[in-house]
Amino acid sequence: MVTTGDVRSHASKESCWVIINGKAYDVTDFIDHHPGGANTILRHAGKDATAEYEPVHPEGTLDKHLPKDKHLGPVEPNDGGETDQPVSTSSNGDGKSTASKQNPLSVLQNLDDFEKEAKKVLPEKAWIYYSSATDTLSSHINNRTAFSKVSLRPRVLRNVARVSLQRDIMGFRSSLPIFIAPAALAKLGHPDGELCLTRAAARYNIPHCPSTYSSIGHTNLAACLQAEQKAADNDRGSLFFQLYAPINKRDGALKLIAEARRLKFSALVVTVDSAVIGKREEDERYKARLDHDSGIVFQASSSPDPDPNLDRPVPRGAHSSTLEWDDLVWIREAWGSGPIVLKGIATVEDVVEAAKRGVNGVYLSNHGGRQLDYAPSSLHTLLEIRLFHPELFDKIEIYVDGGFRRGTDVIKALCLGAKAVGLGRPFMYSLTGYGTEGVCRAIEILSDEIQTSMRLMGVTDVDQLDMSYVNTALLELEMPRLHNLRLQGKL
Ligand code: PPY
Repeated sequence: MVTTGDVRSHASKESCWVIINGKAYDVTDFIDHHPGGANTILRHAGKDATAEYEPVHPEGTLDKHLPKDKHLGPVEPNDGGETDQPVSTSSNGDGKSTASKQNPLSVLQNLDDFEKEAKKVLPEKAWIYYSSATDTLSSHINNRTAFSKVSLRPRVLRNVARVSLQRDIMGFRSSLPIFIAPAALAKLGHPDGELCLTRAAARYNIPHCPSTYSSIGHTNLAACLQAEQKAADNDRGSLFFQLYAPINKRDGALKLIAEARRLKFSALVVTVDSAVIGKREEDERYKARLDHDSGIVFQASSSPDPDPNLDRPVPRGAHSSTLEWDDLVWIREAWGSGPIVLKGIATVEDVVEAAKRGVNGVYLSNHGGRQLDYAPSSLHTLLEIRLFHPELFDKIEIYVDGGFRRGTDVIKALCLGAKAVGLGRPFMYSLTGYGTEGVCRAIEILSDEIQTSMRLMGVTDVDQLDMSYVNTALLELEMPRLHNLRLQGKL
């Protein structure tokens, strides 16, 4: 039996033990491979890390990633020394302790309201992780301002009593032209985490694409979808698999793809904009403050020693930085014939390339403004395609995300040629405190806004939405350099 005193005496980078849920673990060899960064572990060296660990890791993570001989067994609590009591992780999310601070769901009128409610109750770390964006926030802000540069051109005197919002999304017949976009660590907002998203997706018959970093394991999400379908005696809802190529690119990705196939996820969404993690300064400032407070000495660049079996580590290198177009060959082979969509495309040139490479779709995104600063909004990229290679809309499916909050935002993207729209943050905010019911209410609000605006535009089916319903003149003012590229034969 290990004692808390034993654990406390292993509190350095050279020998680092932690306690999680009453058991001790030797994580020394794992420190430099932790996707969340070495210091996140070092802050808890020799201590109880349960409160930090629980909301961000799926069940079974330690069994999966830490060799058995590093599992040191149960910890004897009372060796006379001081113990670090795990803090309850549910105080922010069980809907009870926070209910008094949050407005009832019926009062909420739009998706921005969910953000305000979430901010009231999320722990600081969680709020910063959900809301942060890269560098100057230009990409993040750009996502929202792009919508104000497109106005609508409604038609009148048409019978709009019945409207259809159905769309095929990556091979799935969805009831709405929207899907739940990848966003990690939902347990920071509610103890049921991503389960809330999968349940709501099933109830409203839309797809849910959990992150590689889902805080609920993919196995449990697949089981949750099955259970929802069984209980309702239908086959509503669908799960897509978002894939990050990990730092040991091929081996790691193949394992994840095999898991996605085993669990019968219906589409593979390969994220291609994250060779390194963006410089999210609010996150980094917060972590640096914690490091400082726990006495961790600041190091400007903390690249681990190169391991010849891994991609050469680069700063902010949680993922493979060697992923390239040719890798799509073995990714396709491993995945089989199901849909593959590349997430994080930002230019018309890369859509042209993707169309040549045999993927089914591209997913225009600047990662919620969290990766490259000064990246285009997906509306900008849609317009690029529309202006310079409109034939691509018939060759490859085009999905988008980034800053969508209103039914009219969704309609604008559909008019420009998007097949469907993903939303990430709004659903994380809607599950915060409210759980599954919050996500359901958010979907209902968005669905109502889309239907209402369609009726006011004289449109009865999302398939009727086209360029004749939008005025993009203001957005087009931001495209002139591309004309030069075209004149030079580069486009
Ligand atoms: C994001 O936060 O934007 C992600 O895509 C997930 C993530 C989580 C932790 C490290 C890197 C990326």
